[in-house]
Amino acid sequence: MSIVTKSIVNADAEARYLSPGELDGIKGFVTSGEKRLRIAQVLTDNRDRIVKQAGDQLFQKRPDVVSPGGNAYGQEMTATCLRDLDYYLRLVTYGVVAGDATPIEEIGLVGVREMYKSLGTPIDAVAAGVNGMKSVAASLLSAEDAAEAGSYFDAVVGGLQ
Ligand SMILES: CCC1=C(C)/C(=C/C2=NC(=C\c3[nH]c(/C=C4\NC(=O)[C@H](C)[C@H]4CC)c(C)c3CCC(=O)O)/C(CCC(=O)O)=C2C)NC1=O
Repeated sequence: MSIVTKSIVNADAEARYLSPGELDGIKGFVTSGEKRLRIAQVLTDNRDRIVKQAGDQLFQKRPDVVSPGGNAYGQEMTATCLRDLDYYLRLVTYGVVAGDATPIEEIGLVGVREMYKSLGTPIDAVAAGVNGMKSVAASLLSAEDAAEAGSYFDAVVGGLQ
């Protein structure tokens, strides 16, 4: 939920006008809007490259996951692994646009540890892959934009730990 929706829901629950603090928060959200949309655009335009480079780096660092017996071994499983990275990149763009990590948590992090455990997927390697996407994304963004985007990648990594 964006801060706009959240503030309105909270204010209306008490049948009151938006407080100065809430209006200030919304102002920050609106002021940063252009920047957040610019970041989301870069991540969206470069999604294939970000996922592929981060995947290549991950498989170099963790050859075990793509070796026989590894969770992402074989063309189909490797593709599923890259698909998961793409899922998380997509969720990061939602967070960036909303200015809020809640969508990432609700769509992609609730119950995820148990899920990967039951699949036998090494969750630390998933986190390493997401961190890799953070680095590739940072190389495509200004330092300021990279810092903003980075907080949403961090939210994913935090939820995977
Ligand atoms: C948008 C929210 C969302 C997420 C996050 C999601 C993840 C997700 N990843 C899955 C599987 C998987 N995920 C991986 C991923 C990996 N294996 C590794 O060793 C690597 C470390 C890693 C890639 C970085 C693999 C290989 C599978 C298939 C495992 C199997 O079928 O045995 C599955 C099981 C069902 C399926 O195969 O599609 C789900 C639900 N699905 C969703 O809807």
